Amino acid sequence: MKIAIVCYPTFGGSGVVATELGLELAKKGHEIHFITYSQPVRLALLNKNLHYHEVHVPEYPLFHYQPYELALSSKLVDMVKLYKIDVLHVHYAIPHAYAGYMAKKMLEDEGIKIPMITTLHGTDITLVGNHPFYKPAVSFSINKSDIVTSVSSSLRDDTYRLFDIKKEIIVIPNFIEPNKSSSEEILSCKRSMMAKEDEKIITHISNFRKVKRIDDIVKIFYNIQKEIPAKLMMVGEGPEKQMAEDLCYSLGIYDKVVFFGNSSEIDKILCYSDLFLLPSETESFGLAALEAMACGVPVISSNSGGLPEVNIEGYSGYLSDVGDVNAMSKNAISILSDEVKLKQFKINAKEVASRFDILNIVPMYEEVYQQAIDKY
Ligand code: GMT
Repeated sequence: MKIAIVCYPTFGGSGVVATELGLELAKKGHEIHFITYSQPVRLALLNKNLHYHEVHVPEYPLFHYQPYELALSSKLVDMVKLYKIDVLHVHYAIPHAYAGYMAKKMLEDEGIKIPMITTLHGTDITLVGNHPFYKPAVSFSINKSDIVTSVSSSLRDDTYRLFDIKKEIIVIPNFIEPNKSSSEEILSCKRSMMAKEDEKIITHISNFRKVKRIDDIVKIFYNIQKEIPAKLMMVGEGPEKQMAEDLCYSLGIYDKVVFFGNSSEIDKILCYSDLFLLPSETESFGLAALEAMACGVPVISSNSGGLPEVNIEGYSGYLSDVGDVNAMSKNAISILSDEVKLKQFKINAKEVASRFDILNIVPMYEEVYQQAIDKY
């Protein structure tokens, strides 16, 4: 199949999922065309099955806001015609489903029919999309998609609860490549560079937005390091990063925390981590937690959104109510202070992650593409 994938090209989960999906589909022989405003961060090499088409938005002083949706839908029309694309797959409803639908309509005008799949990722529904300023356009473009998928059952239920959706929403969970880390990477795991032999390593990876409750992470770590020698690895960039640095400083733990910024090598950080923290306000899935588990890192998370579908209570980690820093600290200490338990949780985390093997999930998308194409 010839598939156009529209996504955000950044470090955010939806862009990562879209890119990894495209890479795997290309490996399986499909022709993949990424259409976005810059080359997706996880898309390294292009080849005959992997194409990237940049959406240019020329700056024009008349516009206070440059019209990205218009440029994207025009690019989609051109690329569908040029490469004879069979199906459009847009990740994140805003504004991709809206732009995709416009492209569909423009193509229809020229006698070309193309189906559109929309994958909902989370904040496009729960935080941003639900805002009254966007809601009518988001409802409309979801209802006009040929097939709608969501990354968790929780997100599907939230979508039905928050929007007037008349379509079936198919749940296709996010995925990982279980044995992605090469033996070379495992051998070069730099634990000794980051911490002393007796120190436990705790990691958080995100875009440091309010929804991630970054201050809870610092507070949980503060409680842990009072009981157990430990270091905290903070990976990512975002609006809450400065606040986190300031809080570490005022709590007197700045020397125990490493702020990495964005990283394309999270496997190298996860390979020496003992515990992953994700106390988010809401999380449709929690791809970062799954990536940690795939590297054998147990997870202390909140129990909101789709997290209980990924992190299994008392097995791959523990889940607590949002904001319950004490319970999260207690659970973290209970795993980290018991070597036998820690070892077992690491094994369990890997086992749970293997249930989300890319090889089982990608065929679900292929089936959906075929269904959509057959409809036309
Ligand atoms: O919040 C983020 O981390 C970014 C956001 C995105 O849209 O890229 O992530 C959402 O999609 C991910 C991939 O499906 C999910 O794993 C995240 O849970 C989801 N974020 C939220 O729901 C807050």
